[in-house]
Amino acid sequence: MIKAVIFDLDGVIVSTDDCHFKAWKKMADEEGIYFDREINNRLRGVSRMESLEIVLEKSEREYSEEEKLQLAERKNDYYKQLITELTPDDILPGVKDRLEELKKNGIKIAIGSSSKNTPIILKQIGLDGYFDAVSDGNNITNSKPDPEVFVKAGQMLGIDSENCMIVEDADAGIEAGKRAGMRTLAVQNAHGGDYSAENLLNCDLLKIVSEG
Ligand code: B16
Ligand code: MG
Repeated sequence: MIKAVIFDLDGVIVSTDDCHFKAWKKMADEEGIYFDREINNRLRGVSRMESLEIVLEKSEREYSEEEKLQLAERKNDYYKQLITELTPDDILPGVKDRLEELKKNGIKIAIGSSSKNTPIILKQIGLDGYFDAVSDGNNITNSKPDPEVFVKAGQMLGIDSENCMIVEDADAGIEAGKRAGMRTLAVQNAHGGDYSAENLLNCDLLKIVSEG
């Protein structure tokens, strides 16, 4: 029986893909490193430092650990600048309706995101304080596909993993949900979920939850 749904943030609640792309691209261009949308797709659900390692695969020179931290910080400064432009209109279609339906039916809702910028993003899109629990990049040591972020969300809610379902747009997130022992719903580009839907607009989430 599903008693809680834990949502990934980037790509499920709001599309910050383009902001990540622009920020990585600016940093990569400044460093003379090739970067394109295909590489950006590989960064979905992956932590900031692991994303940097993927970006640096195209670099012609080695960077010290100190330099890597500076590059990640520079990218994050550009990213933070871009997400100040997010508004509630950037919440993806269908999301608000699905969340309201779950709330009305007594299902707990939580965030399970790798992003350390989760609090800023939730505030920008007007969902600050809206979820029953928020587990994000600030309270974990291992990022997806490690299950930690979802396990912690379940603990915050006080609900056993077997009674939770996660919603993800990244394969690494689906793997994390499975390793957490939770049910999984794959949306957008994610594969391998127990359930799948193109997006939350065309998904009978309440039906999945009540049957699951
Ligand atoms: P930050 P999610 C992930 O969020 C993004 O998909 C991924 O592209 C990003 O690198 C990661 O957060 C870390 O983000 O640099 O803001 O800490 O999909 O798990 O909500
Ligand atoms: Mg995501």
